[in-house]
Amino acid sequence: MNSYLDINPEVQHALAENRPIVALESTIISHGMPYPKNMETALMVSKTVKDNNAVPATIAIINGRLKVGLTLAEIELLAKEGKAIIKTSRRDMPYLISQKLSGATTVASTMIIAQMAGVKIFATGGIGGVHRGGASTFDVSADLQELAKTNVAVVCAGAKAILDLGLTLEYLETNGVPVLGYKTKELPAFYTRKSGFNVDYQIDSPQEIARFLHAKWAMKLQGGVVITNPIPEKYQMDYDSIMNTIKAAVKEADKLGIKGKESTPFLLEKIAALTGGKSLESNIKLVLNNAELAAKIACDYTSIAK
Ligand code: PSU
Ligand code: MN
Repeated sequence: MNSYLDINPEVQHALAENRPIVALESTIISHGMPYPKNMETALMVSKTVKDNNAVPATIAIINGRLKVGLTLAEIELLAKEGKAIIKTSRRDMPYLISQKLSGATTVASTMIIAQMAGVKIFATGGIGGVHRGGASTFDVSADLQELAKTNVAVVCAGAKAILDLGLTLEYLETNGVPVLGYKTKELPAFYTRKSGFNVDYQIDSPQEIARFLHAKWAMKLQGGVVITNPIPEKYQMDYDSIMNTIKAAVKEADKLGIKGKESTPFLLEKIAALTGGKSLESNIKLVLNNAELAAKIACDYTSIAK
């Protein structure tokens, strides 16, 4: 195991006994939501994982150490510092480690660290993807490359329509990354259950999803799996109105010349402001829903892998 890795005792214990673990990312805490909702959400997500018989492992980089399982104080640090914390993807990791800095991990870097620790299932809100206009800006999230090569399954509510969902699916297809729909044929688009695009396969139980993962990795087919879980009906937002909000936010980002790693956090904040915080409430609900499904899949996965 690599010398930069710190796995907390609870996670370590679960690993040793092949008990279910769910990895959680930290950019969603620092850059995805404002304080104190981000802190409250992080704690509720951990609790949901526990209530569903799995061990939560929130991942971040603290003072140059790769942390699998954070303390309350570490979660609070990320939540309070917010955007002052370095948003850390694959390319940033050596800098933080060598400079002994702290950073919040994206889907990509959370997958990398989860794999180092031996954690296979990961829950979040939404993954990064090909941005609108990505064909000319080349703004393609490093999350997609990571899904192509790192063996971790990501449970999410699809991807936000700040992205070009069609191009994102094409990219995943080319890279051999399966996109599953939990009880849905249609790819969910984060705030809404509909998107106008289909997933590759609808699967209706956590156990069948666990078998899918087992089959993929037993065959040594490298890479992750995207498991999309639609936001519960009662929390979803109105499709047309959220689409208009997203369009306005993307236009504003273009006008201000926002690009690179600032793009996603800028758009998330803009959308929350434009919906008067309503999008944030939906966001919290869908993350909890994903944590529950991920824990169930982790339980079934460990019973197969025994
Ligand atoms: N999408 C969301 N909420 C988020 C993110 C994406 O709906 O918080 C975060 C995740 O950490 C994801 C990252 O990995 O943004 C993607 O950033 P980029 O597009 O710069 O790769
Ligand atoms: Mn990007």
